[in-house]
Amino acid sequence: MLFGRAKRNPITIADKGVKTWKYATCGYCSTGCALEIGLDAAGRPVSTRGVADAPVNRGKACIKGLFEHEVFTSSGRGTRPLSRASRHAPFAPVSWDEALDTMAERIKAIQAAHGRDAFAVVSTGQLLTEEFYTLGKLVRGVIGTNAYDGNTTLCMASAVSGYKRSFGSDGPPGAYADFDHTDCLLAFGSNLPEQHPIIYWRLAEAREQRRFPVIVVDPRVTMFAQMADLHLPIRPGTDLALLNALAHVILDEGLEDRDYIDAHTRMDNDFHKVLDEHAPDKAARVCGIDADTIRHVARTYAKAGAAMTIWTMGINQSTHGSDGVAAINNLNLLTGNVGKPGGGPLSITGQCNAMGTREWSSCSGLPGYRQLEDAADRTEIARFWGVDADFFPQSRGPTQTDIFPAIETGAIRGLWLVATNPMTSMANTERVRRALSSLDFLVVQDAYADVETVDFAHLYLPAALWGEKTGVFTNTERRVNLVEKITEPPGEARPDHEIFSALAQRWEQGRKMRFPKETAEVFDEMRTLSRGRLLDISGMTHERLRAARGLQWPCPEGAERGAPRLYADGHFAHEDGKARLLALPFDDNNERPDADYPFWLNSGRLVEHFHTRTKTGKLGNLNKFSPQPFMEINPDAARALGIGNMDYVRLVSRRGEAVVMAQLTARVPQDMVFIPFHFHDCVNRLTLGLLDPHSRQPAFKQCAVRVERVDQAEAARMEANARAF
Ligand SMILES: Nc1nc2c(c(=O)[nH]1)N[C@H]1C(S)=C(S)[C@@H](COP(=O)(O)OP(=O)(O)OC[C@H]3O[C@@H](n4cnc5c(=O)[nH]c(N)nc54)[C@H](O)[C@@H]3O)O[C@H]1N2
Ligand SMILES: Nc1nc2c(c(=O)[nH]1)N[C@H]1C(S)=C(S)[C@@H](COP(=O)(O)OP(=O)(O)OC[C@H]3O[C@@H](n4cnc5c(=O)[nH]c(N)nc54)[C@H](O)[C@@H]3O)O[C@H]1N2
Ligand code: SF4
Ligand SMILES: [Mo]
Repeated sequence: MLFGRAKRNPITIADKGVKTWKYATCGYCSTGCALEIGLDAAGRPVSTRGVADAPVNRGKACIKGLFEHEVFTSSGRGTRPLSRASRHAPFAPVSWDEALDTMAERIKAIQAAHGRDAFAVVSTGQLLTEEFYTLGKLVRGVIGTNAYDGNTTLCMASAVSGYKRSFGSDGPPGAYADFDHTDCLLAFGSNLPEQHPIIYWRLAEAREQRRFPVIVVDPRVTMFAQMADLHLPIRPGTDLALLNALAHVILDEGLEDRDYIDAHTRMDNDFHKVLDEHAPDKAARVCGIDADTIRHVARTYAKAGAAMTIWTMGINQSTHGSDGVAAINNLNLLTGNVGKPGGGPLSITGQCNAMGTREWSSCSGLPGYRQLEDAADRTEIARFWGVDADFFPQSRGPTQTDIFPAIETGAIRGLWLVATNPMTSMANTERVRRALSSLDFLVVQDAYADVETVDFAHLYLPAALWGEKTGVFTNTERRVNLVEKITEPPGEARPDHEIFSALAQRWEQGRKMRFPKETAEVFDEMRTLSRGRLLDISGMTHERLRAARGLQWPCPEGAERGAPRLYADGHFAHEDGKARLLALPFDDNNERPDADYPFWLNSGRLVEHFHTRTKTGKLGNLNKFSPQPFMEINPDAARALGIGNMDYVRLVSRRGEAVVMAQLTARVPQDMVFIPFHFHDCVNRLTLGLLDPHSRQPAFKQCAVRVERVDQAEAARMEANARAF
């Protein structure tokens, strides 16, 4: 029997006239898909495809990856350096030499008048690793400011901090291949099918081969929750209470792996005492998951042959993000699920090269997971770079979330933003606006000239984008992979590493040091510095990476391939080789809904957009799916307020207001609204962003708002003006 049309038209794929294919790891999320960009006879990028024999994606790509070739012709790119004396004057184009001379002069003047740390640098997770390393060399070795951080503080800081506290070092221990071996997967605050579609596809493939339970913990009924065997709609910000309760059940019922615990861990003295406060009945009242379900999940997890946990921003972006990560690690340690096939705590990272910045940017220390606090590390890097070791600070400086308040107090007078857009991505936009407006000198180095932050800049430096330069990224599973130059940058835009090297020449110290021209030479320096360390990449070269379609670290010289997992021998990076079972008391300290602000405000992402839309907002094939801001609101809650589907509404928090369109959906509970954070002047006007005490990461996902009705015609007019892109 024929279903549908009697005569089917054959599917035809348009001939794009591709003459050559170039290799590049995708520039959006941290999955690390290997892509090929097709160039036509005139050398124009016209098509993208997944690389069939790539270990990560096996020929697949998601919607963002599939349109990577369109990014090269997107509007708004910067083509010339722009300068102005005050942020109210019009910009004038200047030469690169003028721009960099001005920049060096202004930095030196600020440092001379107010101290070295009065000039701050905030970078990103989206440069090539070689560029991160070069920026670190410039900032730590030449400019010498300790006010240096990356936007990874908004993203990965809690994972880094949790790994360091539990295991003694950063570094996600697992691999995607673990899906093929696991008997239970527990996911916290991650919407994998939308945010890491190809990691999700790997998971789905594994489940087709072998059934194993997938349990998703998320206050929303996300796409991932809809695909799960069990969904736990947790009360926002209370994962730590749930995690402690799971550990409580495991120990209470004797489900732990005693041999593993004895051999490989050291337990905090009050570990049991804290867990005693989290018996399932008590924890249920905090986290909103009933005691029987908690017991069921703990048993399922602990009795599985191999069990793994993954998590993303639902854990990291929380006032107890670092503790949440450590509690996830506790669960894995108690059950002996670290470094074994199918078992391990795998933090799903965010930006394409969030890992590269963690490893090599020197933001939180020195390159290759070295620490400023360690005299031997300081001496080693000082010798290698040709710097006086005393030039380095002896401890890490302020994070991004502490740099901005320091601008408000006047302690920091100048700022250099590299590939990050805090006017849209930081909490409490009004505060960010005030801080940026008060700077004596702001440099924005971005691929696009039309990002919101440029409005506040004195100097704009046009940078080459992904695919306009060659170097490496590291993905979620520690796989280093190559991005090749596909096309020339527009106009006078230059690769970030060239900008860093050229700026370094403006200091006597910089002229004495080595700033290689080619990123392959920079990669060689990193290889040398990695030898014998946890993140050993000495066995990698750009050529080997291309041939293997990416290699995981550690990959020492002579190794056939990289190691799929860390800590397989149960030896951890703490000095005594043991992992820590940490006592983690739960303190419910969020701004919570009340009579005036009765809704939780949750925020996150959509599959078709990336971050502040500087790229995806310009690409019709992506932007058309979500061209304007909206919020998810439960139909019952909307009815009670007299709000219809697609009505404009005003959201009000203690920080500010935003007008968005309402989408009525049971995806969110009655006391919550959810807004994708991609849109400018939207959710972050409302957010509070309380900080995690260990990682300084903001709790983007928890604060309180009220919803008000607005005049529909007026709101539609405002919306049309705001989005006239
Ligand atoms: N399409 C797309 N993909 C991306 C990105 C993008 O912008 N667009 N960005 C990349 C980056 S940088 C990152 S960091 C990742 C982020 O990837 P994810 O973290 O998966 O994405 P989010 O939507 O920010 O948040 C995930 C979920 O956390 C839930 N959540 C909120 N509060 C809580 C809580 O208290 N507990 C729990 N358990 N869950 C909670 C939210 O409801 C949401 O569904 O995505 C990466 N991939
Ligand atoms: N409310 C709320 N806020 C959030 C989040 C949330 O879930 N909710 N998530 C947070 C997270 S996890 C993250 S990672 C941040 C992301 O926040 P941002 O980093 O501020 O967001 P992006 O839009 O990715 O900004 C990157 C900028 O770099 C530019 N760029 C891209 N490639 C290059 C390059 O090669 N060189 C240069 N020089 N520029 C380049 C882009 O044009 C863009 O302007 O947002 C955070 N903010
Ligand atoms: S899953 Fe991530 S890395 Fe893969 S194609 Fe999509 S955006 Fe790119
Ligand atoms: Mo992120």
